[in-house]
Order: sequence, then structure tokens, then C-alpha cells
Amino acid sequence: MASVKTDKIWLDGSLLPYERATVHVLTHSLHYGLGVFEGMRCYKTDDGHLAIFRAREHIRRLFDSARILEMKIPFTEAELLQACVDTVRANGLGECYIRPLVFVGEGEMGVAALNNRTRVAVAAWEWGAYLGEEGVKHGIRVKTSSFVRFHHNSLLCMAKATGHYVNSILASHEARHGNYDEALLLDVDGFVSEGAGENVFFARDGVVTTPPLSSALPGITRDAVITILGDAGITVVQRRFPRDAIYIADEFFMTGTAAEVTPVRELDDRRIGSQTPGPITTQVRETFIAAMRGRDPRYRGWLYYV
Ligand code: PPE
Repeated sequence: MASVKTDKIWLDGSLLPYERATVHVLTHSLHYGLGVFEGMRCYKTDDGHLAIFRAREHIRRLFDSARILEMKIPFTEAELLQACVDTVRANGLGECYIRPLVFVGEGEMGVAALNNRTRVAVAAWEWGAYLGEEGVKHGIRVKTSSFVRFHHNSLLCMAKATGHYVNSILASHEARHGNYDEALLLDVDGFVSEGAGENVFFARDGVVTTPPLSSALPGITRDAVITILGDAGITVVQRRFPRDAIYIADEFFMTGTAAEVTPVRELDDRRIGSQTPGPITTQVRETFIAAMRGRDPRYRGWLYYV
């Protein structure tokens, strides 16, 4: 795994040397898990520039997440977009992953510490294929988790919050202990919700289906894929479905900033469809790559140049 160590990390408005971007152990978020974050990828376009994929949408979701959890970010969206650009530049990075994090600082302890300062960090590092190079080429093996995705009245799934990831970590560890590549989580009613760190899509008879946003993160890649499919004239349905809808699917794939578009070849030890990646998955993946490389004029608005 590539190192996350770089020269600089942006913290509360300034770029600090990596070693100095530290926090106190009484940082509230470390104890109770209230924090929001983003993950975005910066790509090299065909004409030699660096561009963050859908940076505005990611920063908007960061502010939405903070709003949902009543956290006040002491910067504007424009300032944080600039912080992302500055972090990539200050580290002389090429293609990389960018991680803005908003958290509650130290001061008061106890669950309801309303007066602690909200702090913001932006780090960036090089990050390869999230589910492995082999997985991207030949498809990954996924297992339905025994851990259920949290109910939307327990935690708020429109927010990308740090504490939510305990649920993902449990599922992801369980999958890896069983030698699978990733976990699929069902919601409290037993319908498919999402992967531990990805949204999910299946195709059958030329129609693509994805779960609604009632129990899944509103993924920026999910949104891009829905747009790409729509532009290609492929019908996308958003509805609840049980896991056996995937067992009989022709294709199954996962999407996310880190995972991009990753084909799945098996769910619960059952082979999905007859070939992996299938034709729709391949088409979506290729159009997604063309978009991030700045090769497709229809999606140039998704690029935020560094
Ligand atoms: N669901 C979950 C639970 C999730 O964590 C992600 C992203 C998505 C869906 C897809 O969202 P988007 O990236 O906007 O398309 N997961 C991030 C974190 C991965 C990690 O291990 O860290 C990511 O892909 O950056």
C-alpha cells in the first residue's frame, strides 16, 4: 500500500509540515465519532493538466453533511476548494486522493459539548485501485454482511460522517476474514443498501437498477454513473430490491471515488452473469475514464482544474 506521508497537510487555514499536523488526545471527535469528511480523486487529463473530479459537488456534500450534524464549518466552500488545490500543489502531487475532514476539537468533554471549536484538515496522498488492480480487470468477490446498514433514524445516511464508518469497518473486516474483497450491506428491512465504501448497481436485460437513497450514501460517482447511463440511452431504475435480484443479474458493479467503477464477479459465492466485466459495466467504466481524462466534452464540467 502506498504511503500517506507527504510534505504538507492543510489544518485550520494553513499548510503545516506533515509532522506538525497533529491533534490533542482529548479531541472530541476521537471519543464520540462526530466528524464529516470527503474523499475525492485528482486525475491527469489528456492535455496534461491536473483536475479534481467533481470537486464542487464533493465540497457541497461536505457542507451538507456538516449541516445535517449541526457542525459549523468556519470556512466557505470556495475557501475549502482552494485548500484542496493548495494541498495538491504544495505536495507536488500528480494523480492523488484528497481527504477533507471536519472534526470537533478539544475543550469540553461529554456527549453534548456544543462550544468546542470545529476544525478542518485537508490531506492528499497517492492511492491506487481501492479493491485491487486484479479486481478492476476481472471483478471482485463480494459477500453479503451479517452487519445491517444503520437505519436512517439512528444515523443519518445523507451525511458522510466519520462515526458511520464503524458499521462499514465491521462489515469490511468480516468480509476480509472470509477472504472476500468487499461486503454488501442490507438495510433493516433486508433490502440491498450499499457496499462498505461503495454504491451498488446491477444490470438485467439491459436495464440498470440501484437502491434509492433511503439507506445509501448519495455518492458522487453514483450520480455520475446515472448520468452516463442516461446519456447512453440505458434505463436506470432506483428502487429497493432483495439480494437475489443480484443473484440472477447479468452484471453487478460497485461505484465510489476510491473504487471508481469496479466490476463484481461473485456475490455470496455465486457467479454473476456469464462474463465479468459485462458490456454495460465496461461501457460505464470507459465513459467514466473518458470523463475524468477530459476526453468527453459532455462531462468537462465535472473537472475542477488544479
Ligand atoms: N457509500 C459509502 C458507504 C462510501 O463510503 C462511499 C465512498 C460511497 C458510497 C461512494 O460515494 P462517492 O465517493 O461520493 O462516489 N467511500 C469513500 C471512502 C473510502 C475509504 O475507505 O476511505 C471513497 O470512495 O472515497
